[in-house]
Amino acid sequence: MPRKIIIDTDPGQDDAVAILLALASPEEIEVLGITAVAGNVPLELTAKNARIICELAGKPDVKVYAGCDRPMAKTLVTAEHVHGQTGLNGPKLPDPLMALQDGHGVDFIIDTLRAEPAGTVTLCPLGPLTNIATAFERAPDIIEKVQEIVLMGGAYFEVGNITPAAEFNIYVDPEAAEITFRSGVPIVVMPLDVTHKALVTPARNDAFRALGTPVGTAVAEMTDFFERFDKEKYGSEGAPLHDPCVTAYLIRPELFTGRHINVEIEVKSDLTRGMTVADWWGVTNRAPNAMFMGDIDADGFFALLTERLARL
Ligand SMILES: [Ca+2]
Repeated sequence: MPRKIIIDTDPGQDDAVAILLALASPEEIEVLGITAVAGNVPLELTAKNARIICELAGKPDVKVYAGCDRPMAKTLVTAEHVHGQTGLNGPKLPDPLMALQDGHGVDFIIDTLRAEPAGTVTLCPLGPLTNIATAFERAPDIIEKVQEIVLMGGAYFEVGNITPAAEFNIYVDPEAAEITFRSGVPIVVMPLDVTHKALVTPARNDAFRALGTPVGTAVAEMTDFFERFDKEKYGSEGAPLHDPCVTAYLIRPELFTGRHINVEIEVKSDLTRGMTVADWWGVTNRAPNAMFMGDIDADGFFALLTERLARL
């Protein structure tokens, strides 16, 4: 039985690859819907980009909803400096023909969790946690129905990428992250500690390009664009594919290793706002609330990605 998921996303080139991987893997993953959130770029663009990617995958029937257009408490911070003005800079992709679904993404999350049997729907947030936390606040009855949350966000050893202390997704909406991490739902976290090891080297990008399909070409062109930023900033070999770690985990969890630990979100400090305070070394008595990943079999991850993208 494939695992039923809702992808909550702010595409983003790496979100795009995460969505493609999910849509290419129907044996393991059933995408109930995609909810867009403001993050890398504003909501209007993330809601459009999600549909562009569904059409690129040849799946125009996927339900895409627009969710929250701003964080719960803060002013929106975006990341065009990384992803470009559209969020999907790199390939030339046509505007989507498929329509956005009527209704709000948060309502879709609530209605879906109420309609499906308890413990059968996994939430996969790939951006700021605004939609998830808003749904939990508005409809607390759905919290215990969530099977698991598998998310990209945070960092411990790599610390921050948008500030010295904070990773982008958590930084953009720390209040939402705090609600999510305190919800009691089982959480799997793909922090920068993992995603910075999922680097698209030239050989790995050549493998995408060599697929010779519209999807392979688009993914290669997306990472060509996206890698400039990280190469310059970190001196790394290529772009980190952050968000696909989430969907890869649903297919091949054994690619990842980590620790079940306590993770708290800093919401008060101006200096470290949005920091994921991860008790990796077990120095507190705070109860574990998250499986915080620390390592990835990167070769296995890219082999899986290339194999699956070839199906689209
Ligand atoms: Ca994202």
